[in-house]
Amino acid sequence: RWTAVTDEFDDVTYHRADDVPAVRIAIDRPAVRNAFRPRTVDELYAALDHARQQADVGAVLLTGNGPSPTDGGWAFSAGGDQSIRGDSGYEYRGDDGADAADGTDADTGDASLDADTPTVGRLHVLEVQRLIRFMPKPVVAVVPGWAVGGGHSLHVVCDLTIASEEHAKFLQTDPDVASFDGGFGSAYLARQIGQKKAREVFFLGKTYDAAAAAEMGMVNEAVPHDELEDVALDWAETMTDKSPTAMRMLKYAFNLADDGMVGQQVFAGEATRLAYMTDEAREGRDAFLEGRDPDFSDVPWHY
Ligand code: 1HA
Repeated sequence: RWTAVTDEFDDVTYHRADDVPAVRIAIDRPAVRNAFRPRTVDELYAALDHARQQADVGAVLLTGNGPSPTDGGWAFSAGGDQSIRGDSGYEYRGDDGADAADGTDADTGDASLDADTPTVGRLHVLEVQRLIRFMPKPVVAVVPGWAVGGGHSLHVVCDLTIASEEHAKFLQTDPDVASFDGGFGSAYLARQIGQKKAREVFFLGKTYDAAAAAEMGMVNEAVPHDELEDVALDWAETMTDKSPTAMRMLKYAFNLADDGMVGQQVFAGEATRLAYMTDEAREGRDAFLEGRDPDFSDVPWHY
C-alpha cells in the first residue's frame, strides 16, 4: 500500500500511500536510533519540501524506521549524530561521501569530488522544523520508539503526535550534551504542556512513555505498536477528506499568535490567495490589463 517516491536517498525513505493522498517520510538509520547527520537533514528537507509542493498530497507522516538491526530497538530519532558533531555544528564526514574538513573527499581523498559540499558545521535541522511548521498541510509525528534531544524537538513541532504504547520513549538530553533548542523544541513545548512540565522535561531529563506523554499533552494518542502505522494512516485519511482550504487556514491560525509577524505573513498569504479567487480580484486584474478604471460598484460591502 506504499510506493517509493524515490530510491535516491541514503538516510531517509520516502513513500506515497496508494489509497490515501498522504506520504510517509522516515529517517532510516535504525542502528543509531535514527540520529541525524547533515545528509539525513538534507534528505528530510528534500522529501518534506517535495511533499509540500504536491497539490494532491494533504498529509505527511514523519517517522523513524526500525527495528535496529543490532539490538532490535525502535526510534523516531535520537537527534543530532554526536559522532560527527564538530565545533560549530554537525559535519559531513566519512561514509556519507562528503568532504573532509580540508575539502578532500573523506572516503577517497579525491579533492575533485563533492566540491560543493559545505565543510562547515550545520544546525540545519532547524530549517526542517520551519518547513514542518509552515507547510500548508498537517504533519504527523509517528513515534515508534525513542524521541530524544533534537529528535524530541522534531516531534514537538509536528502538528500531531501518535506513539507506540510499548516502545515510544520521550527524553530531552539537550543540556546533557551541551546543546539547547531554544526555539520550538522548548518554547512551543511549553505551549503544549505548560511551563513547569516543559522545564521538567529539559531540566530533569526524565524519560516518559507514550501514556505519560499523552497525559501531559505532547502526544495525541498512545496506540499498540502493531497498530501505529495503521492508525496514523487512518488519521491521514480523516484529515485529507476535509476541506483543504479550511485545514490550511486552521493550521496557520493555530500558528499565528506564536509566530509573530511571520505567522501573520503566512496566514495573510492564504487570505490573499482566497481574495484572488473572487470576481472583485478578477475585475482589478482585468481593468489594469484593459487599461480602464476598475468597476467595483457591484461588490457588496459585507457586514
Ligand atoms: O539539540 C540539538 C539542536 C539544538 C539546536 C539546533 C540544532 C540542534 C541539532 C541537534 C540537537 C540534538 O539532537 S542534541 C541531543 C543529541 N542526542 C542525544 O543526546 C541522544 C543520545 N542518545 C541517547 O541518549 C541514547 O542512545 C538513547 C536514549 C537515544 C537510546 O538509548 P539506548 O536504547 O540505551 O541505546 P544506545 O545503546 O545508547 O544506542 C544505540 C546505538 O545508537 C549506539 O551505538 P552503538 O554503541 O550500537 O554503536 C549509540 O551510540 C547510537 N546513538 C544513539 N543516539 C545517538 C547515537 N549515535 C550518535 N548520535 C546519537 N544522538
